[in-house]
Amino acid sequence: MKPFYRKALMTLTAVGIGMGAAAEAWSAESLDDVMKRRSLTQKDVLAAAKTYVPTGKRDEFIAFSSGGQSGQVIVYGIPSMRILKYVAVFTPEPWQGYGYDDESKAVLAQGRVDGKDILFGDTHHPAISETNGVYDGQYLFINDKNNPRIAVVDLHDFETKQIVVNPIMKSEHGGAFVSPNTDWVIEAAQYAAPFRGSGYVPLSQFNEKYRGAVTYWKFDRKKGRINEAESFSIEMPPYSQDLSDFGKGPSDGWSFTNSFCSERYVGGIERGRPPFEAGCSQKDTDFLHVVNWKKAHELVKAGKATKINGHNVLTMDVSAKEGILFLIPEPKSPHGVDVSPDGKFLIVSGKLDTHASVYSFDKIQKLIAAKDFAGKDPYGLPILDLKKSLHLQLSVGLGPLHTQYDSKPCVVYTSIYVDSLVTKWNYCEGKILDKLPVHYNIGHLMTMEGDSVEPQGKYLVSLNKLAIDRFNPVGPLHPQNHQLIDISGDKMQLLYDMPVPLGEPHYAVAIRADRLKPGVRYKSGTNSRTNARSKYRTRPGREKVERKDGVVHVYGTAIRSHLTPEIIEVVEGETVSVHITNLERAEDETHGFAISGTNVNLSLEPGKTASSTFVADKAGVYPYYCTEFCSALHLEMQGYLLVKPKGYKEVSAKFSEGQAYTEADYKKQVENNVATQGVINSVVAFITARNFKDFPIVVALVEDATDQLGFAAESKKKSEDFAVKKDWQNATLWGQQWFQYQVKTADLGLRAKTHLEENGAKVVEKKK
Ligand code: K7E
Ligand code: CUA
Repeated sequence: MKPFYRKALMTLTAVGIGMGAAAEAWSAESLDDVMKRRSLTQKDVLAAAKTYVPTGKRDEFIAFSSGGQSGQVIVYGIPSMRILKYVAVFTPEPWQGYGYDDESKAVLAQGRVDGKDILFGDTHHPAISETNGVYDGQYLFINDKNNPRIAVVDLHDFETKQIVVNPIMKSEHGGAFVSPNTDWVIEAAQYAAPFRGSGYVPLSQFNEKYRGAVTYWKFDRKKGRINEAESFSIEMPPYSQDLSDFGKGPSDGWSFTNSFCSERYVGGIERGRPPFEAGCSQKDTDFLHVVNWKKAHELVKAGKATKINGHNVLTMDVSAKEGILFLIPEPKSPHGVDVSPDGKFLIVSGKLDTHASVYSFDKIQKLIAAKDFAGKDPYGLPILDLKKSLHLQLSVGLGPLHTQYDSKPCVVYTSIYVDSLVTKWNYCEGKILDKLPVHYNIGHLMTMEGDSVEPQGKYLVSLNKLAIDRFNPVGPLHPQNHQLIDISGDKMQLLYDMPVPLGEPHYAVAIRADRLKPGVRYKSGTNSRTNARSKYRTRPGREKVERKDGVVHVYGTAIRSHLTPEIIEVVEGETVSVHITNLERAEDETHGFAISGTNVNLSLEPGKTASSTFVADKAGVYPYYCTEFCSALHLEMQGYLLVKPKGYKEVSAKFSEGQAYTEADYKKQVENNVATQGVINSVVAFITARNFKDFPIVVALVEDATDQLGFAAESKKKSEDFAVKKDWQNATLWGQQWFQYQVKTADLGLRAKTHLEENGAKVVEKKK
């Protein structure tokens, strides 16, 4: 017996003997001792107690943060601030196989811009799907500012399923935000440009030919995909549209989009002209765009749209004539626009103005109904009077950006960029309630479910632009700093600094963890990117190699602890398509598959089928293996891709082994296996004597153990068949394989037993 197994079995039999002696040792030092030793104040310890999530316990909220220039989404728990996952969205991410397997390459290919692969994204604003304005935890949307795209992530498995490219814009910023039932996802342009496909248009024609736009993507809830054909856009003046939000409650059917640089300045510092930053901030106000999108949708259905690149666009002429688009001045260079949970107000802040402006939706509606307009813009769009639209304005600090809502009525938090503050204030009465310094230069901020109709209060995260001196130095490129703030009391309390070692996270959203219901395995043979059964699904025992239409298809499987096939033979120059199905049903039993000298790299979660297609262009020997330490014999999860030169003649087909087993070896192996079975039986007896069916984790473990035991039986049969033929070599090898499945069974049984012991399982009376 190899020492490892002897040890495993010893552990196995020793389980149940207490760990009492070690258990008390941790408390040798008192809390006071530790505080003294680490120079912690009462306040520090209180903050720690508010964020600490003990081992094995879970967080109350789950945050989804944009990963900025990394093109991903970061998932972390609140209050612990423990990072749980990076979701690959616009950027290849090898450890997830994203951009390496054929299935995810097809998703990235949807994001091609004008036929070009774009393997980078600048993610800004994630949005969680809502039902009646409440987060439902089913989907996540995120935008790419650089190449105007929106991605759909399915929160059933946290994988990116779809990328859509905006058919008319060149960049965007006002996405993604969802309507109260997530039947629409909004995306607003950023830098005005001639619509896609217009080719070269000189900047001298900026006012006439450059345009902004707002796109309303139709989301098909049943399919979980954006329906591009039913989506539409509204042409906008070249005002640099910015953030957007959907109305809700009384304002449902309307949407709001900020803009900056409504001066329509085009730059030209190298020609001696003042720079953008001067030219774009000449006026005291820019324009808030107020859109009746439900009416716009009706107009599209009535055929009032113009087709641009096959996409329905309502031109500004139509919008002006039909009364679906209105402008309201907003203080200089605004950034955020955030609709209140009751849908009655929207709060806008100007970066170059100290005020937050609270607009009243009711007042806006009355002005529109009375056609009480203050004037028209150069494109014939009606302008409403600022003062008449306002509920109130309040000076909240220098450089206010974004606002988030508390669970307490009328209470909001605004990020103050220049002053590096969070200002807590009352927007109904216009009163400052508290100010808290943050480190440093806060951009967005986020309260729990703060942009839904049911904000949860409790915590706020400050997404800071600069970390400067907050962490151990790691060179000139610093991590980002997310700061956790307790907002449950009257005064805000800073709890924790979390470094984010990735791109700049612009916005984040957080959902109550109990609203998320992700799966732990796929139905066997699933293409996770389409959620359908893969046509390459392979069942155990059906592994094969098939040449079809000039491609060598390898239908393989992975399960602890072998890859099948273990030898793949092809001829130099052949195109090879490897399809591996992970046969596991057990939670967290992911296998990987990588071939030396290639970019073949698959991540195979339980039940998944993934493929990789490549050209075997050079004769040689290429080992492949499983890249996840999945089991004791993980290193033995290996194989060889043999690429033979064209016209190669076989020398010998015989394999040579180093060990020759005898009958005595076989008998010893069987004896060992029988003893092991005895141990397994005792564990099984322990489990089945208890109410294990009340523990879903144990039920899953037992299911997996039963599978492994089934494999053990198959190997036992093979071993015995060889023994009958007196082939002691193969009989002993299969005997070892039988033992390996027993070890896996025992390992699972033990985990189940421990879980039952730790969670107070009861002995059940056997029915007689
Ligand atoms: Cu950085 Cu919303 Cu893109 Cu503000 S955004 S800070
Ligand atoms: Cu499978 Cu390592």
